[in-house]
Amino acid sequence: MQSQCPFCSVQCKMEIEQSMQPEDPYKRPRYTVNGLPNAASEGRLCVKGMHAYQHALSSERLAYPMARRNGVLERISWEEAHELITAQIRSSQENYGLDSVGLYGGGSLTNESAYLLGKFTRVALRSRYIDYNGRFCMSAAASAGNKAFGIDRGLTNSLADIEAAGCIMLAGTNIAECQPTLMPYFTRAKENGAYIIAIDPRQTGTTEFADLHLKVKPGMDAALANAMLRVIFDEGLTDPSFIADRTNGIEELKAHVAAIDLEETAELCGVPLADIRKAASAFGRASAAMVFTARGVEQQTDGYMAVRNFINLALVTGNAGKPGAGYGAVTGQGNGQGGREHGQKADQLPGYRSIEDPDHRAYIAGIWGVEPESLPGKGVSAYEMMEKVHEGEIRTLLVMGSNPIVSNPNADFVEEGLKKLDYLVVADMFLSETARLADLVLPVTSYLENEGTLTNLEGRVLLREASRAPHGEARHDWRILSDLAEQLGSGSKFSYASVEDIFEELRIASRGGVADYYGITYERLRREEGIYWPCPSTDHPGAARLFEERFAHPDGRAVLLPVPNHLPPEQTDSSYPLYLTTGRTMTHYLTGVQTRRSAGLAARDIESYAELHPKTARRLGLQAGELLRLASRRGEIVVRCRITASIREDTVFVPMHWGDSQCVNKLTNPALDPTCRMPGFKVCAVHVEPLLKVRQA
Ligand SMILES: Nc1nc2c(c(=O)[nH]1)N[C@H]1C(S)=C(S)[C@@H](COP(=O)(O)OP(=O)(O)OC[C@H]3O[C@@H](n4cnc5c(=O)[nH]c(N)nc54)[C@H](O)[C@@H]3O)O[C@H]1N2
Ligand SMILES: Nc1nc2c(c(=O)[nH]1)N[C@H]1C(S)=C(S)[C@@H](COP(=O)(O)OP(=O)(O)OC[C@H]3O[C@@H](n4cnc5c(=O)[nH]c(N)nc54)[C@H](O)[C@@H]3O)O[C@H]1N2
Ligand code: SF4
Ligand SMILES: [Mo]
Repeated sequence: MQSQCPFCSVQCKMEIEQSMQPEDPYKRPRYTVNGLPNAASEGRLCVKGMHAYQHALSSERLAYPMARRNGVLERISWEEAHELITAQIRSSQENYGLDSVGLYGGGSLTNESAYLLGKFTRVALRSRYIDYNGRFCMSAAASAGNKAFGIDRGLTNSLADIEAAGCIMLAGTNIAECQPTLMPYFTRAKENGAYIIAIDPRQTGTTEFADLHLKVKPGMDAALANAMLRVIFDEGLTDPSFIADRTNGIEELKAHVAAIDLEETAELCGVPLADIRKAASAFGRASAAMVFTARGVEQQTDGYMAVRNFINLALVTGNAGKPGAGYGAVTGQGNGQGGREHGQKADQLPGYRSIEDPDHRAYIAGIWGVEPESLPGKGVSAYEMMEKVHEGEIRTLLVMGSNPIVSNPNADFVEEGLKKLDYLVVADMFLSETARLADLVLPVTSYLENEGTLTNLEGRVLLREASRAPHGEARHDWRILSDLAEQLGSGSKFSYASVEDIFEELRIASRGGVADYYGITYERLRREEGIYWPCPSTDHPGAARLFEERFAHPDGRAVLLPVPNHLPPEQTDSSYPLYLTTGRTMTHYLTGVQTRRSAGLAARDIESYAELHPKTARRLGLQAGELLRLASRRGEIVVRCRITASIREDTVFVPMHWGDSQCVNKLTNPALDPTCRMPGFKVCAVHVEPLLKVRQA
């Protein structure tokens, strides 16, 4: 069977072959997985993609709906599930108002399901409260792209452009472990002579590949970019005609950069000034250069501003709209791009329209067949929804495609809130940590079973066909939403015979919007493999490289913005003397619900760990392999100690893929970026000690 990987934003295509082994006494089928030719992955697969079938075929898959009775989840029928959910929604809304019911979505959902989630909340529930896990993923880069360029498409160039770059800056992105099948694009660039700069507090597969590694102090990227801007201006490496013709705001930026003290800033970000000069000079002198940011820069309380400063670097050097020149936010989830375009976000309507714009509301209301006034206003961001849950303002919550008690910052608080809900419904493939708390659990189909479109990190829309019948009684997310809408009395607005019907409506709803999918059809996707948005008509080829002539703001210009140096809100002190940063390992995906159920992946990394510098470990009396206790002002966890000179002495790293007592988000700080509401997942202050303080001699 042919499919497309359910994990990251590259969306590699694959062929899964099943064979029976006659000599096998248990007659268990064997599977072979091979990459299929595809424009982004070029036929490659990483270790996660190769093992993904294991979770999809796992015996732990949820096979039927379950409701909690006397404290235990018991099997029920779909009819009973519908009745229970509908009765609960009705009573909640009658007693506490329309907004007492909330929806929490995810970036793994197909475009069709994400679109329907937004429509369901606004039309069937008429609640303002919807947001999704992409808030924790793409929100800083998305707001920065929108404000700087007038459009948020992760990569503003196609992947094929990378090999033409003379210099590439990889800021807070670990492509070697997080999008491994993209590495050959960077290898080819390097073979063509590109100079590669990586910015990360740790040594990773990506920094090892780079020519220069700036081992920045967590949270200090905006300051680092300020220092690089200062060097670029001082050395006359800007592109004055590009700045004059294509940008606004240079005078303010120039004045701001002139006031940057290089020594002081280098000290602040913990990077030698000579290395900053080297990086800025290589970037400024390259005939074409690219900057990529990912969560290292973005998951900060100044994530939006930090990204703006990296965009400033690209713009003042004239690097946009050309082969090998541009900016890219490396999108995370499989449909991290499409999932943020069609209405799962608190303030958004399909096609990247705004729920606050009267014209946008009128257009979408027309397509949905409702009055514009009936559409609710904007809600709040993902973590703020959890605060509303705590406060009792949201009393019934439906979670579809996320595991919030593991992925939200300040996880203990979030778990406490979810336990207070009148009713929690979770639609998942597995009994995730969050599903374990639910009053009602709905089984959903996996990537092998569910058809739909997903938009990869380049903004290329791809069709993933279904290749297997649903597991047990599992249903597609879009069907669950349409059925519930019918039960709630909005059936006529959700009567889709197929997932393609939903896409047909999405095309029209997105028409004329920033993320315009109108020209894309299933028939074209089957024929052409993948199509970039914006694609305004069926004869439009799709836009691979953006900004060749103009940016997407009405005057066609990009916006430069002075970015102040910013210190993370939580600093180290004598009680919490180390910085904690968090992220990923190659073998696991997000909260690990899927990859921990894949034997081939679980065996590679069976438990969580903390990376510490040898000097730090020695000071704390810690040995490699022993259990340690990590505590922050919010909670504590126990993980195993890994000692490596590849990390800064003042920093500890813990991956995010485990829950319960290993859930790193019990420690993280819920302080949010004021613009995009992204939490500062990448820095907080912690205390580390051996779990067993008294050792046997
Ligand atoms: N194997 C694997 N691949 C994945 C995923 C996964 O869970 N596992 N998830 C997918 C998703 S949803 C996403 S969002 C992407 C994430 O992709 P990335 O953003 O590349 O992954 P992270 O490991 O979160 O962070 C990247 C790097 O930032 C560094 N970092 C930490 N703090 C800072 C800082 O203050 N400044 C800088 N400059 N760097 C810092 C970390 O050490 C880490 O190496 O990956 C996608 N691909
Ligand atoms: N400390 C720290 N925390 C982080 C991050 C970090 O770097 N550090 N990164 C953040 C980022 S970038 C992200 S993207 C979030 C991710 O956070 P989550 O959304 O919580 O992560 P997932 O593990 O992908 O959870 C998805 C759940 O949905 C289920 N699922 C998968 N596919 C489908 C589907 O098609 N339909 C339905 N209904 N369910 C499905 C899975 O089984 C799983 O239980 O975590 C964020 N949290
Ligand atoms: S995890 Fe990403 S890189 Fe790996 S196979 Fe899946 S889509 Fe490709
Ligand atoms: Mo993400």
